[in-house]
Parts: sequence; C-alpha cells; structure tokens
Amino acid sequence: MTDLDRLVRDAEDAFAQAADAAALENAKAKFLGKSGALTERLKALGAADVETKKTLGAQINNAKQEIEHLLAQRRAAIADAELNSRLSSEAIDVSLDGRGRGVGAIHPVIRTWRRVEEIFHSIGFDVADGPEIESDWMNFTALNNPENHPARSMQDTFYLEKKDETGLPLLLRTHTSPMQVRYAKTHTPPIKVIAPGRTYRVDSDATHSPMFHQVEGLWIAQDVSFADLKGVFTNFLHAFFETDQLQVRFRPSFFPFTEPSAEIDMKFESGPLKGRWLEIAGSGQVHPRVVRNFGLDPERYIGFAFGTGLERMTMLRYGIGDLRLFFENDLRFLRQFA
Ligand code: 2U9
Repeated sequence: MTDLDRLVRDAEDAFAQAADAAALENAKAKFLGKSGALTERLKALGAADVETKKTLGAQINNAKQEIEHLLAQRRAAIADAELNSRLSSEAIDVSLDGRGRGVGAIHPVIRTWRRVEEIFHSIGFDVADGPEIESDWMNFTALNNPENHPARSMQDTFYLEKKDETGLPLLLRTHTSPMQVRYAKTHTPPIKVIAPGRTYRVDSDATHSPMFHQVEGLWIAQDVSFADLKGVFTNFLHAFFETDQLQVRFRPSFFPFTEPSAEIDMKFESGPLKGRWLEIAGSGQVHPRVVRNFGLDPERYIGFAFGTGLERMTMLRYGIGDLRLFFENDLRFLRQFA
C-alpha cells in the first residue's frame, strides 16, 4: 500500500468515526485543510523536479478527489441519519387521545357570589347591580354617616379627582349600600333585594384587601321585624354551608345606617371549625333617616338590612386561611376550585 493509499484509508476511517456534522468538518481539516496532510504534500511538490511533479502531482490529486468523494458520502450519510432521527422523534401518533383544551374555572369568590344570589333568589329576593364609582351622598349621607365620620377620610376611601354636581369628589364605593339606596328609591315596597359586588377601602394586610366583595340584603315593608331578619339570615347560613349543624347569635352593635344594630356570629357544631364563634355579618333595623332618604315614610315602612363579606364566607366554606390567596392568581390554589 502506498503512502497515499494509506492516507486515503486513514481519511475514510476518520470520517467513519465522526459521529455528527461538526466532528466530520474537524476530521476534514486534518486532510484537506490549509495545513492538512494532502495540502502539505502538494506544497512539498514545489521543490521536486518536473517529472516527479507530473506523476506524484497526479497521484496526490487522485487521492484528494477520492478523499473528497469519501467526505461527500459521509456528509450525506450523517445528514440522512440526522433527518431520520428527527423524523422518528417528532413523529405524530395519530392514534393518541387528544390532550383537550385548557379550561378556565370560576374564581372561588365568584362561586360564592353566585351561590348567595341563588339562595336569596329562591326566597324571593331580587338581585341589584350598580356603579362602583359613587357620589358622597349615595355612599355616606344617604346612609346616615355623619358629616365628620372617619369613614369619609382620605385614608379610608379612594377618591377620584372628578367632582359631582354638589362639588364633592366622586369615590369608589366603600360598601354596596348605595346600590340598595338606588334600588329602594326606584321601587315600591315590599322591597326585597340583595346587592352583591366589588367594594373598596384603603386597607391591605392578611385579612384586608383594598378591593373586596360584599353582599348586602334589604327587606322593607309595613310589617317586617327583627324576627324575620333572624329567620332569613339563619336559613341563609344553613343553605350556604349545607348544614343545620350551626348556631347563630345576634350581638348588639352599632352602625350609622341601622338602629338597633347587631353583629351576627355563627358556630359550627361539627367539622373542622367546630365550637368557635365566628363573626360572619353585620345587620340591623334600617334607620328611620335612611328610610326617609329612600323617599319613604319611616312611620309607615320598616325593614332590616344585613351585610357580609364574600371573601370571608368563601374562607369559612372552604377552610382558607389567608385572604391574599384570592388575589395572587396562583393556579395551584385556583385549580382546587375548578
Ligand atoms: C341600606 C341600609 C342598611 C347593611 C349592613 C352591615 C351591617 C355590616 C359589614 C360586614 C362585613 C361590611 O363586608 S363587611 O366589612 N356590613 O356590618 N351591613 S348592616 O346595612 C344597610 C345596607 C343598605 C340601604
């Protein structure tokens, strides 16, 4: 075997050992590159005599062509192998089941919202919806909040730059009560309505969010009493928590818009929250001044109202410990309600 034949075999071996296109280009450089074995031989030819140049030059060129041919073959083989492996790894198995589409789910607080609407609707309550930007009169004055009440301060409420026709700035409602006022002013008794919705306060920690959800109820007629309030709210709690195994108590309290007023507490008699009194809502007989602000005669009409937080109801129903989970949009939390 001549030296050149050996070189061709060496090239063939080196190309065969190159596993991919990059390794093959490295191997090529050893033989055909600027300082590769063949190039070196061609360079050395410069010093040879004419005859040697002719014969050896032709042999070197033959070897070069052979090596180039082997290189082209190996390139094609590697490209083929790479294509085949891509085709098999990207193969689509048309017999596989579909993956289905990502389906959204109802947020737990909105679930509670709907649930509360259903329950009250089933006992004859209408559902009212209204603006989240309110006037000072609707949010405070109509509800018997005194002029200097701290709830009106900049710290407690989000104010807009825009003012209403009385020159007072508009604000984000701090409760859904203004909606009840709007409803009562445009309907004639008996009035039975709930107003669920978003409300706003300047408050943010583990138990307060600047935006939260409330539901309030209002029943105005000529003959409703505190006993009706107790009955309606107790039945609501039984329906909402799907159990009669809970006690309800009314504790005297104060709200500007109700007189007398009561805090509503409940206590589960079974389950994980068993045995602890939990504050669940506020309530009371609608203040005569508020009834007058509806455009009704408080000597003739009487009624009660209650209000509760939808986040709180949701936390108690599902055993959720931190209010912030509702607003972080962590899918690991939200998926549990899908
Ligand atoms: C009108 C008249 C009276 C609704 C009421 C409460 C007591 C109350 C809080 C519970 C938790 C708000 O979400 S919360 O912070 N609500 O304590 N709400 S009586 O009384 C009304 C409503 C509308 C026209």
